[in-house]
Amino acid sequence: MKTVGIIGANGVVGRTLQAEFKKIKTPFEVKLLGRQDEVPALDAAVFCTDNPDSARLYEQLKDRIGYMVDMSAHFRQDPQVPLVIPEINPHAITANTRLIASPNCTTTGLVMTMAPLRKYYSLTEVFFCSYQAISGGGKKLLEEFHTAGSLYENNCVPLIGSIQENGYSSEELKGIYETRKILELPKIKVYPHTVRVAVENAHSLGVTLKAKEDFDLALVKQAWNNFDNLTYSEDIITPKQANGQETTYACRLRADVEEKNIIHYFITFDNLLKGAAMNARQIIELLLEKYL
Ligand code: 2RA
Repeated sequence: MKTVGIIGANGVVGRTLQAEFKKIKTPFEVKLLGRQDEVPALDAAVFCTDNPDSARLYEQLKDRIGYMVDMSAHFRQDPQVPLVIPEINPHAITANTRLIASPNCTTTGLVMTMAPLRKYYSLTEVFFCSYQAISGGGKKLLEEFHTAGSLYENNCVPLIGSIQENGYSSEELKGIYETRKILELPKIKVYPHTVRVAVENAHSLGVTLKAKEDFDLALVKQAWNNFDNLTYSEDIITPKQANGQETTYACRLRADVEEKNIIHYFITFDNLLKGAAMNARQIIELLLEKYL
């Protein structure tokens, strides 16, 4: 039987992944490991770790682990490393792949709604403003949120990650470069703005999307509803409803008041599920079915 490890099994994503692994039908053995533990030889492993730990673990373990799935941002822009959302680009994994990066949670929700439209439209520009849940910041941020006087209490904070030299936050830059890589649209213009809000779990985004062609709203809704793990709702959907759900919800689709080649909509999705652990579970399922 194949053995798959979760390294960083006790973090917020690691714990969610333990529950996700129970949904996998192919039998396999799970090894739960801390980031400092001695790691045995494994057929595959998911690194639920941050950038420095992921870089270190890869160097230490690359000869002992068959396939590695990394949840951090460290390898996402490496041209040799596929950045994979199984509904969108499973083809990026080949027989020679050893290391697979799982994307940023906010980018994941965004591209889940853009990917089904590529078949019908040449997408040229996307603007988004995120409303990101506290759980995206991990255990520490959740603890801080529940401490009296927290900056995040009853508030929204327009900074996620760290401010870079060009004034963007690291989270915003992920939104630009990961969108381009996953969708294989290297020239698409992405205008990101990321904000942390006082919501415990489930990220949301307000999105404006532009194409070369005029949009047909009925076709957009149909394309979304035909895509795996994506649901368009005529009702208002909020993070409270997305919390604990596997599907990414889109709602409030409308045409721009002046330009027919621009649409506006709202997305909400569970950042710990599709934005992290569910995506990792789907990658492991794909590896178990095709490569392991
Ligand atoms: C956040 N996107 O929400 C990040 C999680 N990696 O902070």
